[in-house]
Amino acid sequence: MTVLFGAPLSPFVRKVRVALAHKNLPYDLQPVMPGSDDPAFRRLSPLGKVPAFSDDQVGLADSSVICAYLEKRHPSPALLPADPAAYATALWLEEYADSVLFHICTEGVFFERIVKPHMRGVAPDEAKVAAALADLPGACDYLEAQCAAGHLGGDTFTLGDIAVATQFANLGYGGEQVDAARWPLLAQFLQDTLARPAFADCLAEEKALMGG
Ligand SMILES: N[C@@H](CCC(=O)N[C@@H](CS)C(=O)NCC(=O)O)C(=O)O
Repeated sequence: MTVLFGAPLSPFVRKVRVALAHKNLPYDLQPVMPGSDDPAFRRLSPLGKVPAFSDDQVGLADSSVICAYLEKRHPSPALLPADPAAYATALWLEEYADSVLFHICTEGVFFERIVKPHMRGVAPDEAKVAAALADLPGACDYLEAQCAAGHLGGDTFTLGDIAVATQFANLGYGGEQVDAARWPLLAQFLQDTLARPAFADCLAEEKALMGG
């Protein structure tokens, strides 16, 4: 049985869920909060980070590693292009999203405005939010230039698209949106990508968790 451990609101857990759905792979979502000391989870994720994953062959942590494994074991439908340049571009966009966009959208905005007040009973630090948001226009300029034929960095849906869109979903939970007048291609990309069934199903579930 395939099991994914993690909290649905984590952008990294969502990234793997969307990859699994895109590949039509069934799985059980085992709800686990980041840092949980659940022994089955910690055996897979020694750092306590979500997501973690196991199937009949392997136990893994880290969304990028899990997605790389899924792509190798279940190559079709593909999430990484065969062409070497397009393949590397998709991996670069994934890395950019997991580092730069995570820092802005999730650590800087979602964590301060949602996790701290609603899950930890702590006031948000709006100075940290403002510092993160100061980096958002540069990131949007960069991503606007990567938009091509409805996708990022190329003309097919890739893991790079998933990794970028999942971070912007958390930015939205934190009450911030991409300005469609200034970054029209990026705004359209996000609207279309987050409306894909693989994303929309996750987001509908998350909305229910957040009280509608
Ligand atoms: N590189 C990891 C990052 C995972 C990550 O940072 N997850 C966060 C939740 S969004 C977490 O578990 N944080 C807990 C911690 O850092 O202790 C991945 O891609 O899975």
